[in-house]
Amino acid sequence: MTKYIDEAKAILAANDRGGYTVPTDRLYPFQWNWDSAFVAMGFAAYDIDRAYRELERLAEGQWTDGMIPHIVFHQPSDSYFPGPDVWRTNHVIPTSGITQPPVFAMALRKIYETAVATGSVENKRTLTLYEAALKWHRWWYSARDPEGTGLVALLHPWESGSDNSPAWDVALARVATTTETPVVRKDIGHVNPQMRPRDEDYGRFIHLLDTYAACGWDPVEQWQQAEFKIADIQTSAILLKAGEDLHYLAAVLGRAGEADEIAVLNERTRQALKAQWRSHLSRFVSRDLLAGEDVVAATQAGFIPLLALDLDEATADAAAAEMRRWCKGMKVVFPTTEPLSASFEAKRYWRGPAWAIINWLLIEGLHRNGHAGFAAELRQSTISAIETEGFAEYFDPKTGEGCGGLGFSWTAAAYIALEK
Ligand code: 2M8
Repeated sequence: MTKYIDEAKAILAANDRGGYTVPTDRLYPFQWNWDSAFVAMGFAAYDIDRAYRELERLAEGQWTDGMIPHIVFHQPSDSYFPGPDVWRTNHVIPTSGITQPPVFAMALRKIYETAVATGSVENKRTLTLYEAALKWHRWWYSARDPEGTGLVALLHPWESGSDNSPAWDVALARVATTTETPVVRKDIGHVNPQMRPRDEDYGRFIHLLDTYAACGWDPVEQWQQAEFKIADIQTSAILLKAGEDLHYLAAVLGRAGEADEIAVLNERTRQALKAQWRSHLSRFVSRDLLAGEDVVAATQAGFIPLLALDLDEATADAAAAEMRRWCKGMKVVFPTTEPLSASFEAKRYWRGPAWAIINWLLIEGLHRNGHAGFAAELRQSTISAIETEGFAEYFDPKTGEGCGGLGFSWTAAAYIALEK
């Protein structure tokens, strides 16, 4: 069924820069956090050693406080903005100063279980990576949920991975577009500017970066100075799913005390996530902590909690029905913005296009919540889109056209993983 597995593996090989995988050549010439976690799950299907290695190289960038940054700049490159000189983080291995969705422990469990099944488990490597993941989860809870609400907050849209999502429009409108650092975009020299965030988005992204650099990247200081603070359901759901996987690993690795600690954190997030369900919208909503308001923009994030929650049947059915409504008339699903909403843009990055890795998370969420048939349709749509258009960064849901960067690592990893 999946005809292009060798091509997918060839893309991961071509994007290898020495034990870590760049998302794609030139456009993204460094190691990105959640990209690498998805890629590691792709590698787990056929090369356990390389899968471990991907996470190990990412963990090289971990800060002493536990944060795993969103970019690790292992080698210099002048084809991306903002580079290490803009981030000014003074980490031994240059890194960015913000983080990204914590898929890491999900990948580690996948690697571990596959390795056990094939007799290739490496206990020391597993344990070291488990400890890195635990440290990172603790960081999320202390740095990004200091009040213990159960939901973790993002201080920068780049931390969401869904950079220019309509979900951030209201909150970002309060952030100035002026910057101390000159904005010298490189992305629009690589791909069509109409597929990318707008200049005013970049102004705000860099304005926030400058603010946090001025805090010396101290999490407490940043929390106080933040002009963007969203308790995000997509990130919190991924943290909970990864937390479940971390709990599993703690148990199999004989870390009973840590397993108890993780279980408590997970339960708090589980309850908090459940409370973000809005029945009149048939989806979950994030919370703008500075405005004290729900984030009501209709984006894919509203359904990501299915990944980590066991919903009652009525709620799961309502969410699935709403998802189906968004899919009507689409050539490729799942659109990352509700297609009838004013903010939907079929080709502009996180404002509408379908992304293989988001589908991957939604497929797991639908399976978990009793909608295996719909999950199979979503899987088929993802595979067909890739087989028709290639391993594009993402897809125009209306036409199916492959957009953004090509030869994209996480699209290749998703293709490999969805074969299973
Ligand atoms: C995109 O984000 C980067 C910033 O992190 C960018 O546009 O420069 C997003 O799609 C993000 O989710 C992804 O991890 C990254 C690399 O693929 O690109």
